[in-house]
Amino acid sequence: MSLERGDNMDKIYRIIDANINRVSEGLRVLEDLARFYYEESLVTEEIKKMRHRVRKTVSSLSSELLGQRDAANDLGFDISQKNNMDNKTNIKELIAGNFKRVQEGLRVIEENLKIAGKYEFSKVYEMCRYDSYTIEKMYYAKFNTTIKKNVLNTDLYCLTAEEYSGGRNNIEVVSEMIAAGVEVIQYREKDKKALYKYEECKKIRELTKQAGVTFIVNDDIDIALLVKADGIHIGQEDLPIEKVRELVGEEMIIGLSTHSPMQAQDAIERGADYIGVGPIFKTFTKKDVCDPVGLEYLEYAVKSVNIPFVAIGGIKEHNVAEVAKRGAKCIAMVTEIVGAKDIRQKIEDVREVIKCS
Ligand code: 3NM
Repeated sequence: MSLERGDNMDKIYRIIDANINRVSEGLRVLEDLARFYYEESLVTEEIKKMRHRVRKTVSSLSSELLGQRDAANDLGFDISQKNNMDNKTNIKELIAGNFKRVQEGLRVIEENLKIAGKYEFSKVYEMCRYDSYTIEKMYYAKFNTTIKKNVLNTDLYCLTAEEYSGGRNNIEVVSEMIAAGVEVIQYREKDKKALYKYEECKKIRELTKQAGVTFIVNDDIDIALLVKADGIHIGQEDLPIEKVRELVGEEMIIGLSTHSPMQAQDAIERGADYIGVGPIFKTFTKKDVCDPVGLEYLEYAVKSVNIPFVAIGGIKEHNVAEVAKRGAKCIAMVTEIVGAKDIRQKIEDVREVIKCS
């Protein structure tokens, strides 16, 4: 034991006890998310093991620890009740907050056990802390896969095209899309200079972030990275997917336009997170695109493409039912939406047709 004069062992035990509870509770939150939300057995198992280790390691000290528990007089309770610093608005924040709680708590236990002369125990908590970093990585990998798997779990995917927007700018158009409840928006501007595209994307990132809308940037990997977009969308003649992945990392969604079953399979093998399937009908919006591939390629995609895909090209309110009836779950439209007099109304009408198809 290495107490100096004035050190108060009871208070050290009180800190250890409080932090064992803090860590165990944080681990329980993470364990239940892994178990019931992600249904991920390996991560659940690892967290459970750690939770038991956190309690068991100091079981021989249980009377000292319990003896010092005094939750009713804990200053922290009052402080926490009076502020909302611990508020979380989404699962990602919940996960990050609880890993922080666990890691900080483990550090506190580790340091205080040294003061209490329990060096061996302290090393166990140090190991737990390092293990928690590894588990956190596993957790985020799982989290990303889930986000990506669900990226197109929505009926309508909207893209910008200022030249067809009836005099409105992209920010106005995107604001209307968001107000109408669109969940995926792609910024697509072929002819603007980088500076203007960057400025617009920065603004759109703010708007989409506030609204929880997925934001994808077309072509410009640098802009997507700079504004922290959720995804990048590329075409067949852009950089190879593997190289794009090297640049953007694992977290960013990569979408690729495809126009045939062969391109679809190639995109899947090379790691696309979703593909565009089109053009379904004749379109004048994309200048260099091939002739329509019709509904045949869509039917192939419905049967054989095992990653998310979005039908695109020449789709309008009057023909969207055909596309939806063939099994497309997510449908992209450019001019039909941005060119509409009343964008919100158009979105509502199109969605109604999709829903009833
Ligand atoms: N990609 P509209 S077709 C951006 O087939 C784009 O990959 C396509 O515009 C593809 O809805 C297209 O106005 C343009 O026809 C779609």
